Amino acid sequence: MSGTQPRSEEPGLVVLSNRLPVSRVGNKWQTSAGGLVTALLPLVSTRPTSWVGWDGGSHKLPEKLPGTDAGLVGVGLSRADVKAYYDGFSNATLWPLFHDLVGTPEFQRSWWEAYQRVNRSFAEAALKTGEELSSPTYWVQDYQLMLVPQLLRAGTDAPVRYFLHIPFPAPELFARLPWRDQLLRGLLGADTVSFHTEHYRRNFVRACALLLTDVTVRGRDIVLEDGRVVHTQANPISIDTTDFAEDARSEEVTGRLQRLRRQFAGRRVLLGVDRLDYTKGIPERLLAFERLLEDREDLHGRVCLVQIAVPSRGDVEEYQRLRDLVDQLVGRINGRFTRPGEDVPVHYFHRGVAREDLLAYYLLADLMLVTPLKDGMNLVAKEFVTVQHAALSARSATEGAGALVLSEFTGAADEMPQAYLCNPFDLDGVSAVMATALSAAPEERRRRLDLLARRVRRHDIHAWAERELDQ
Ligand code: ADQ
Repeated sequence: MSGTQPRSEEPGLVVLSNRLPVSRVGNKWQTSAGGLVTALLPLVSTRPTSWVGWDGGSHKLPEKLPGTDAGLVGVGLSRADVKAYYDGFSNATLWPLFHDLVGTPEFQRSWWEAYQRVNRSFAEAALKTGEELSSPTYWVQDYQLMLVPQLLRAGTDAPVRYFLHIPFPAPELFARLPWRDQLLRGLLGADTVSFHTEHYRRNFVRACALLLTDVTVRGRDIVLEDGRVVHTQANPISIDTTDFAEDARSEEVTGRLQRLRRQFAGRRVLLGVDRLDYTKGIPERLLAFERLLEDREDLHGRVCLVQIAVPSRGDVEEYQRLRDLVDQLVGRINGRFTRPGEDVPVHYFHRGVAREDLLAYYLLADLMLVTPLKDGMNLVAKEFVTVQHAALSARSATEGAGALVLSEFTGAADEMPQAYLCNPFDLDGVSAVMATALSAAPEERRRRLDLLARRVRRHDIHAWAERELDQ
């Protein structure tokens, strides 16, 4: 382990997340792009900060988060622990259970034992680094570390905050977990437990009331037997809107957009951007697009779907099956609907793309399809409206704007009622929403986009972080 800063009198911050936000590119370490890092950068310059996370198997971590003063504290995990704690309990038990069983959770005692062991290692590392800071706050992130708040509480009186990045399921589903009480008690070690939406927050409070006999619910607070009060709140995560808007107007992005416009000339573009995860509803989206082509011969050769899917969790079996299914569906649709000498209807990239390309695709798209079967929030929806809105003033009024087709089962849907909302399980419904959004008048699409982008800007990533850490 390495890396705390010398003690200063400013109140400190200890962030805990499964992975440290650094990656090695060639022989240099880089800060990984991501909401949490972006949110923290302004704080890091005012508060001594330490970030605790899995070192990803690298033993030569830099002492500091590149370009900042934040210390990095790596937690080493054995290969067996990665399999059982990360691939197993986190991604094959909790992930499907918390996403309304759109995948089937597996319950294995050995995974649970690894989860407890690894959570203990994180808590120990955090307490140790916290001792070197003056009045630290501990800020625990996400479902891989649900036992950590209680473990910290046993070792310190300092404030502990917790944020869950995925949904909290209905108590009736959560109750299936053999270790449900332990997880609830783990979270109740925090002073504040935060969720993306009011709905998830209520699910958590209801689960506590239903499953724990020694707690009392008082409004948004949960009062424990010893009188300690745990506050709960809904605080939707967001993006750095200023950053996205500026980049959207950059020369680099404009150049790439022009190239894409030439390549896709004469066709309207429907876009999907996701991690390749079964919660994101990619097969269902492809089927809805196939339905659209079946029903609307007039659209043949005039619309196409660009699906960009970043490889994810390739070691978990369910993800390998999903990859095969998507390959097969793309092949089938292209086989059915490609016309001689013409371009294919589905352009599928099984890889991540550079940020400049991502932004150029957001700008190119007529429809952004964000249609997960279940998603805690979904930042792609917020990125798309922000980037499209930044370009709006440069477009003529008749050009309209890109439209967002958004699943009702995302946290984002709560904040984005002006999107074209859909039920991703209803293929006819999604196909009809695609057709409606495609034919909407330019001024209607601009009106909706304007309202959506303004709302995202009002509650950006900085507002989120401030609320999370507000004492
Ligand atoms: P994720 O499930 O990873 O996050 P999401 O919120 O959509 O989902 O964030 C994905 C990020 O990766 C976005 O910033 C997007 O731009 C980027 N990305 C996706 N596909 C990409 C591609 N092909 N190439 C390049 N970049 C790509 C979890 C929860 C979400 C919650 C977030 C934050 O599952 O519900 O919104 O955490 O709390």
